[in-house]
Amino acid sequence: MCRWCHWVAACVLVCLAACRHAAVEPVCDSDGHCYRLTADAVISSPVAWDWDGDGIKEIVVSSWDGFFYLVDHRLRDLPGWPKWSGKGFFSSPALADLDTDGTPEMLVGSEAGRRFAWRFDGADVAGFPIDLGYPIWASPTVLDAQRIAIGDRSRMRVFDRDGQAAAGWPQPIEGWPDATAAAGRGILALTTLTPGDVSKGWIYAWRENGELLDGYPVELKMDSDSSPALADLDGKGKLWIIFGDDQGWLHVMDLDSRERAGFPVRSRGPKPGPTPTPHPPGGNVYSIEASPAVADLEGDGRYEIAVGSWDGRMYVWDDAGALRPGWPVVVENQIISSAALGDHFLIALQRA
Ligand SMILES: [Ca+2]
Ligand SMILES: [Ca+2]
Ligand SMILES: [Ca+2]
Ligand SMILES: [Ca+2]
Repeated sequence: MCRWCHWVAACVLVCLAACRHAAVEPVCDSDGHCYRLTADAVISSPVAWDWDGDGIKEIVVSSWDGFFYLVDHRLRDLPGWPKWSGKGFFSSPALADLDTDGTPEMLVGSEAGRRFAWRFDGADVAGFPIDLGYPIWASPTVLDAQRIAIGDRSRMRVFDRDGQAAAGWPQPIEGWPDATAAAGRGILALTTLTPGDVSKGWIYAWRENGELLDGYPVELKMDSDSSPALADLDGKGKLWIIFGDDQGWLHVMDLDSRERAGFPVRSRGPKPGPTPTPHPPGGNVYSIEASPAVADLEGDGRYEIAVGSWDGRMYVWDDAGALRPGWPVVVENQIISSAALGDHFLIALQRA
């Protein structure tokens, strides 16, 4: 390499290192409402925790701009943060106290396929990052004993807290999980899709020791991006796996892969007025890509299932597959995020 070429290369590297930092200052108004511009989309859901013990929570959130942020309540970077990964992050962070010191570490998967685990001081947890070799959109699922479940292109993986494969794992899967695994009562459930081909998806269910349940996987007629919910709908100790698919069906299956009476039920599809553009191309406007939320909304002792669709409607079905009175509600755009159920009914919409 020529002498000046070395100089140019050094300048480029210095510039890359300096320019990389997303040093956009947060803006706060007099009411204390703050926002901060990132250089690319934030798909990730934030998680809050009071790491420094001052009574005010800090916030972790990742972005496609390449950064994983740890900020204070006024959105200011904490020392040693943010973290950088070349292709950024789609995945939402999860918290787990991997070293059992009483303070949770932050877990996230990157677009470049690496599973990170950081301490509050910014140090990597021993054994991390782990290279899964394919983009990670799913969020880590934290199991008992600080084990972490996450799928990659052909395997469902469960790691122990040192980043080593847990006994019985990984297990082979068809497709790739966009969705986050559901875990409860010793069961793990996961939906998968086929990158580049919307015609195939699967639902898997295992015991936490890696044993595949009889009747699983079930091949779906189209992709699924919907992270399953697990619920004991009848209060009799029998778990149901609840998830949507890209054909617009909401499934409720038992642990033998039998659909519950009254299910599956389907979204209504096209409606008058502007129709959201299905994604990916060839996708389906009926798609239920959001994750179902399950709660007894009216306090009558029976669960309802709330989930939105690409058709721009928010649905609430009862535990027998009947729409609840007043539902679905038409909204202005497709719904791909999951409802938060509390005293109020919350969903996030993409800008039209
Ligand atoms: Ca704090
Ligand atoms: Ca810890
Ligand atoms: Ca899809
Ligand atoms: Ca109810």
